[in-house]
Amino acid sequence: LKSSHDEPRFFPESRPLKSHYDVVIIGGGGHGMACAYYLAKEHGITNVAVLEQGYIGGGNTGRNTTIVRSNYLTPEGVKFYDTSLKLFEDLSDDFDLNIFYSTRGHFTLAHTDSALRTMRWRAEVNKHHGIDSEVVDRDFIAKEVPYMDLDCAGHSPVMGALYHAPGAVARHDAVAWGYARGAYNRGVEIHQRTRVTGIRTQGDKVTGVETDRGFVSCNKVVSMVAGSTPRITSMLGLDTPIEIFPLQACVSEPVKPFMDTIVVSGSLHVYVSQSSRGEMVMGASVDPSVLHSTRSSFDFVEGLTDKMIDLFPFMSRMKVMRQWAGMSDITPDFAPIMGKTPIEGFYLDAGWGTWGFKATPVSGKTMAWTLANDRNHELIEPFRLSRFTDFDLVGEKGAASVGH
Ligand code: PYC
Repeated sequence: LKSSHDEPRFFPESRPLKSHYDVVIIGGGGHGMACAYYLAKEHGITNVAVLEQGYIGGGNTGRNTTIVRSNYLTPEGVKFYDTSLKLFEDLSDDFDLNIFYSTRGHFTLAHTDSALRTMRWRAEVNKHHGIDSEVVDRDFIAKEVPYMDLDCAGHSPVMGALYHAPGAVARHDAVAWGYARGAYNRGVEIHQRTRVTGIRTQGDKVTGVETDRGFVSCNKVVSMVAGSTPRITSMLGLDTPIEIFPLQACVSEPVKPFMDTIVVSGSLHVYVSQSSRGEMVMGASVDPSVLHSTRSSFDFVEGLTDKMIDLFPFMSRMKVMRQWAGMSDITPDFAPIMGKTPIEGFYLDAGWGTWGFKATPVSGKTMAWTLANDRNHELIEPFRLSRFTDFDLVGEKGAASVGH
């Protein structure tokens, strides 16, 4: 391995595609890059091409609000996301690149009795699995988030919250580029601006992928493309229950650091944290209808700021600086779809809806293991595609940050 001083600052010009790879990864976001990294690092599999239609981390990896937490509702979810959180904590050292991982403490506010009941349910499941997570009262919240109006302008006073001390944020592009650099330095090829246009099969087995730069044969293909999942699975006639909804977010102008916690309101459907640059990073639930688009709207900012100002009245004087949207691949049970599929050699890492960034390390690691062993890793077995036909769902809606 080279030392970090020898690393190229940018990847070299794209080279021609080889005629054959052991593994083709479709999608050069965080998940695809993490999978390439762990394939090379932990399994010695380096004859790998990552094919990305745009640029590294330019899809949902670069469009989310970077929250990392493991206070889920189901034991399967808690174990999976907590493995991810622990991997995140060591990533800067692992990469020799600062990913600005910042542990903040994560509040999910409850404004109603029923919300408080769900928070208690989550806290009990979390504690049972060793996760630092508890229901806290108004006094605790007032002490930790003193600039918030707990009466919420009189509309829907905060009654309590689920507090998850390990909740964190990180720099999303550093995560994607850290994995990309680590994979590249171990021999993985990364082809940006390379669009997959078809997947070839013989019988029920994958034989290669068609791209806008020609055909490459391969033994295994894994789709890690978030909002583009239906476009890829339709190439194989593979049905999934995924539907695509836009998820919008925005940032304010930068201000002095004042907010060192993450605040989510599942009832008002908003979340906010302050980035290391001082911007308030804010989001809401997904848009109300299915749409394959990354267009952002004024409606979103209007609805979001209305709620945000109830909680943080001083924000009425802050300017919104940028807004954007991503495409969320939502499943009926709000859990991902991971692992082997009925098509031999074709693997899925999808259904990341609005919760994919926090899963980047564990998805990469468990998908790499699954590809290397041709068997679902035990942490992802509950998320297999066949759960929808086996009626064995992993209901995570109550933990999906805001109501979607
Ligand atoms: O799952 O923590 C989360 C989240 C934050 C914003 C959207 N989803």
